[in-house]
Amino acid sequence: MANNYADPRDRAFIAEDNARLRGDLDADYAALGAILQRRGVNIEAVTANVASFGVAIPSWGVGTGGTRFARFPGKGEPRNVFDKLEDCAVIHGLTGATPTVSLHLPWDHTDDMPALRQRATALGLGFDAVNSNTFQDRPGQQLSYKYGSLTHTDPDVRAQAVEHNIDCIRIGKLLGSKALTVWIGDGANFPGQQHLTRAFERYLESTAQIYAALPSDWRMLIEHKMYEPAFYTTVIQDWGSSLMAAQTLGPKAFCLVDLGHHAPNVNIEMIVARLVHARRLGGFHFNDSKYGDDDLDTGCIDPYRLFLIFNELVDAQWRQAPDFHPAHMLDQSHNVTDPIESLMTSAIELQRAYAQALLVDRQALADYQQQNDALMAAQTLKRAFTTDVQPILARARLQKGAAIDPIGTYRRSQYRLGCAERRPAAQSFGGGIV
Ligand code: LRH
Ligand code: MN
Repeated sequence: MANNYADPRDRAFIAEDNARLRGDLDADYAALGAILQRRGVNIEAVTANVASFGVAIPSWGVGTGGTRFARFPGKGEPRNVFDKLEDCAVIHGLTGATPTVSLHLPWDHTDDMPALRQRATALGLGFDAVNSNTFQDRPGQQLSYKYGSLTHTDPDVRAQAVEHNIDCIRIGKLLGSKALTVWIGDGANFPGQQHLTRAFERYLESTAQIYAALPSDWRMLIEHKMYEPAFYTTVIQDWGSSLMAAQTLGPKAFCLVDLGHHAPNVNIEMIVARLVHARRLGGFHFNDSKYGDDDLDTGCIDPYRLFLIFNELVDAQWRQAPDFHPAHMLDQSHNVTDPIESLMTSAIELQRAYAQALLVDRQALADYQQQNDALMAAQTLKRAFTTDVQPILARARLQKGAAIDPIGTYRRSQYRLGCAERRPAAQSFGGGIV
């Protein structure tokens, strides 16, 4: 590293900061341990669970995001998928919570995928689901997706979109990925523009061809979304359409819940409970939102909603719900923060919600529910949510050789300034999420 920049992944560099912070952490951890012991909770068991929690980083999230109005690139933007992996390794090195990366194709296309896998392995990273993209036309593309892709009325356009998804599976296999996420923007802007049933039937016909190309140990993750880019109907608009499709396609098809893809007051934890019951909860795209698909940092607007989702996940784990293996991924757009800092804090917010959900006294809750003691049932959740689990989160990181204070250590490394020197800024004008 040129000048006096440090490598934030360097264990010795991290240990310097941890040594300074260790004393206070030990005191806070001991105090919390005593509180939890009085509740009959073993703090070490919670910390071990938190330490085993991992979430995938969206490759498209490490660059500065934007909106349709504008994108204001930051310093040292990643120029290609190899730079993105470097940044993902920094996030994992400092949090210990993000061991995998979810790629988006063709945004992350490179001619040498085996080299990319080697680089990831060298950085201590693996690959989670690959995401296909039939919501944009790329240069040289034969047929346009303007009026849809997998549900387009033209069978040649559908075939082109199916081919792309099968190609994503081929690339994913080279990377060691085990899932394909299919989100399509197909829909209509006007009543009457699209036949609602035939469009869904075309979706099932196209995805059946993609499904047939899935290796035996792969999953297809179907991502529903209420609206955007279509503003009247979206073919896979809600969890019901997604579940119907998954159940029609077969046992390797699951439903992916992107938190931002619902109307503001929709009860997402209820949807999660239903998908767990149906044995089709494939995973999440975590983020937060206040109005639309705002793709804000996880837990920054409504941390209680995030807690209630994890309460359903821990409850499913506790009662050993069958076929329960949700994949956790972030899907955010960082328009005004350093993406690395936002992704680190977002991964930690997930660990916080998970730790708090592990503190729920499930037997007491079940008893209050049985007795219809609404107040005490609600209080049982609130007590867990209002427990400051910060010492557990920091201890879990410390146990993994990560940073007690990831943001502090990251900023002290001046990694971003180093990137600004090593990565000459590409001039870009205009909007768009990436
Ligand atoms: C659609 C979505 C989908 C990705 C895209 C980047 O809104 O959530 O998961 O393909 O964002
Ligand atoms: Mn998403």
